[in-house]
Parts: sequence; structure tokens; C-alpha cells
Amino acid sequence: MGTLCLVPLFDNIMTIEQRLDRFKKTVDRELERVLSRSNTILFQAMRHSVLGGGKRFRPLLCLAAADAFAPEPAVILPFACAVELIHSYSLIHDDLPCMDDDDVRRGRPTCHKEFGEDVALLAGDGLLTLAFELMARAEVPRRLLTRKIQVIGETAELAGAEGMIGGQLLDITFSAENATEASLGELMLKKTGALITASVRAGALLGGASSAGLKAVTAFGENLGLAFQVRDDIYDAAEKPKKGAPAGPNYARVFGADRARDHLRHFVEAGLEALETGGVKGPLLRRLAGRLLEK
Ligand code: GRG
Repeated sequence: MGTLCLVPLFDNIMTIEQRLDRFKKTVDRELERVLSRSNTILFQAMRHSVLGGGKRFRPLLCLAAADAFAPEPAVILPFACAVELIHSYSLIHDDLPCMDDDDVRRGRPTCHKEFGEDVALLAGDGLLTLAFELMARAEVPRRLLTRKIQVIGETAELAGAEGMIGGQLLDITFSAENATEASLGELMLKKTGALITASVRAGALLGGASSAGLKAVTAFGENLGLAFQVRDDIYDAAEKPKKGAPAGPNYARVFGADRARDHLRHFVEAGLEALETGGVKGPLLRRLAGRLLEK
């Protein structure tokens, strides 16, 4: 009895960082499990890309958003893993020679460098479809069935042609001469913000958020997506340009590093304010937002 009582007590005294670390380990273990069902070259390529590092920012956001309400954690896990699989697919395709043509990802050879373009293309497709399989097959309590279907539909939309993929199209057709804050904002909101918004909305919906809570978390996700991309652009602009590669859209290059840093802070603060306004405590969400202002 003593031991059982200590479990919730231990939960309460765990720091926010410890809880996030525990979530990350749970996600890593589950991703490893779902990707171990076969050892074909395709699954080897999928595992190479998903299990080779990564901050797991999107699954953490999903679990943190659920945690802000009253979740049953086991219900959320397949959805948290699904957003990471979608993210990993987008990275594989983004690294291909017809896109960014990158050789290194997370400090290791990109998927096509290790397995060839044909297998890498299919590995991306395999991860995308596996994500939807995980969500469709996830067991949820009866009262959450409608929300589960909503999450699957929304995730498809936000990751799709009007969301992340649409953002990637804006990226490849971008012209620096005609760039405005609005056009770059739309690009970032779609390319990076859409999947981040999908991640927090999935967690909030399945965590039982009210419509006010959901509205707050959605505004948080959109602002965090913008902050995430501006931050990435600040780091990117500080690096030497890649040999022979045309410079893609970059907030810090277009508007200057100082203005980009101001905007990064503004987007993080606007995200936190949205939570405040909606009465969402969400300590884990706040901590993840805070990470974007750190080195
Ligand atoms: C579908 C081809 C295709 C592309 C979709 C998301 C995307 C568009 C492309 C990925 C490339 C990219 C640089 C996107 C911007 C967002 C970003 C900084 C991704 C890196 O995400 P992190 O930092 O990476 O979360 P880890 O390695 O931690 O998972």
C-alpha cells in the first residue's frame, strides 16, 4: 500500500523537465516498437530516419497539450507517435535531391544517401501511411470516438495540400524580391506551423479540452509554429550558405537577424498569452515554448 501511494506523490514532485523527459522516453520506446514489425530494407530505412535522434518536439507538444486537460495518457500515445512519423516523412522528402538535396540529417547520412533515392521516397510514403494506420487503429474510450475521427481528419488536412505540403510548395516557388511579412508568414504557418498546430490540437481534443481550451491551444500552436520557423531561420542565416544551393526563403535573411529575434520573442509571448486568455494552465506547454527562447 505504501508503495502504491508513493506513485502519485512521486508524480507530483517530478519537475516539468523530468516529466517531459519521461514523455520523450515513452515516445522513443513506442516508435521503436511500431517500427520493428518487419526488417525489410524499407523498414530499415524508416527506422534509420525516425530512430536516429530528433527532439520529439511535436509528440511532446501533443502529450503536453493533453496534459493541460484531463487525459488518459495511453490514449494519446499513438497520436503523439503519428505526428512524429509525419514529421520524419517530411524530412526524408525534404532532403531529397529534387528538394533541398541534403546529405546529412541529425548528424547522420540522410535517408537517400544511406538507402538510395528510390527507397527513401518509399520510406517517406511508408511513414506517412503508418501514421494514419496508428491513429485509425488507436483504441479510445467510446466518448472520444467522434474526437478521434476529428483528429484524423484534421491531421490529414493540416499535413496536406492546404497545410504542410502546400507550405512546401510556397517554399519552392518563393521569390525573395516579392517577399512580404504576410507572404513569409503564410509560408511558415503552413510549412512548419500546420503540423505543430495539428500536434497540439490532437492532444487537446483527446485530452478532453472544451471549445475555449481548444481555441487557446490552437492559437498557441500557430504562434509556436511561427516561432519555431523563425528560430530555425535565425540559426540557418548565421551558417555559411550551402555550396551551389539557391538560398531558400529565410526570415532572418529577408528582414535581418535583429528583427527576426524580436519576432521570435513576440510569437512565443503571443502563444503564452493565448493560453492565459483561454485559462489553460498547461505547464508543460509553457516549458516547451520557453525552449524556443533558449540556445
Ligand atoms: C512534404 C517535402 C515535404 C516537406 C514538408 C516540414 C517540411 C515541409 C520540410 C522539412 C524541412 C524543414 C527545414 C522544415 C522546417 C521545420 C524544421 C525546422 C524542421 C526540423 O524540425 P526539428 O528541429 O527536427 O524538430 P528534429 O530533428 O529535432 O526532429
